[in-house]
Amino acid sequence: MERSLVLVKPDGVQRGLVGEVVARLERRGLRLVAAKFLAVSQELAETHYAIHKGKPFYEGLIAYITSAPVMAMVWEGPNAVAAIRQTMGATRPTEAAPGSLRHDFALEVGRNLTHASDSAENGEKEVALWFKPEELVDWTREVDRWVFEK
Ligand code: D4T
Repeated sequence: MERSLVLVKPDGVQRGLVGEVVARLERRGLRLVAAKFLAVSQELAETHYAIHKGKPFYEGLIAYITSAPVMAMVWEGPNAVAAIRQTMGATRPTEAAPGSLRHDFALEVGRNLTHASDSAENGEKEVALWFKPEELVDWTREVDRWVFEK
C-alpha cells in the first residue's frame, strides 16, 4: 500500500480549505493514516525543501511554508501517490486539470494550497520526516474491500 505525505499549506489553512482537501481525499477512497496541525520550523522547512535549495523560488518557498500553521497528513491506498497528485492537480494552478483542487481553488504556484509526495519512495521519506512511527495509525475500514481490489 503506497503512502503519501499531504500538507494543506498556510494558504489552504487560512482560507478554510482543510475540510475541502480532506473531503476530496476521503471521497476518492484513500485512507487517513495520521494528521497533525503544526507551525513548521525553519529546520523542518529547509529539510523538506532541501532539493530546491539554490533555486530562485527557494527563499520564498521557505517563507511561505513557515508563515502560518499547516495541516500535515499521511494518506494511503493503492497508487496513492498518483491518485493524490491527480486530485491536487499540477503544481502550477493554471496548468491543473479542471476539477482538481488547484484548478478549483488556486491561481499561483507560490500559493498552490497543498503538497503531496511525488513518488512512493519520497512518500516514505517524507512521512518519516514529518511523523514519528507511533503517530501512524494502522487500521482497516469496513468499506476497504469495496474500494481496494486486494
Ligand atoms: P509541492 O512540493 O509543494 O507539492 O509541489 P510540487 O511537488 O507539486 O512541485 P515542486 O516540488 O516542483 O515545487 C515545490 C514547491 O515550490 C513552489 N514553486 C515551484 C514555486 O514557487 N515556483 C516554481 O517555479 C516552482 C517550480 C511550489 C511548489
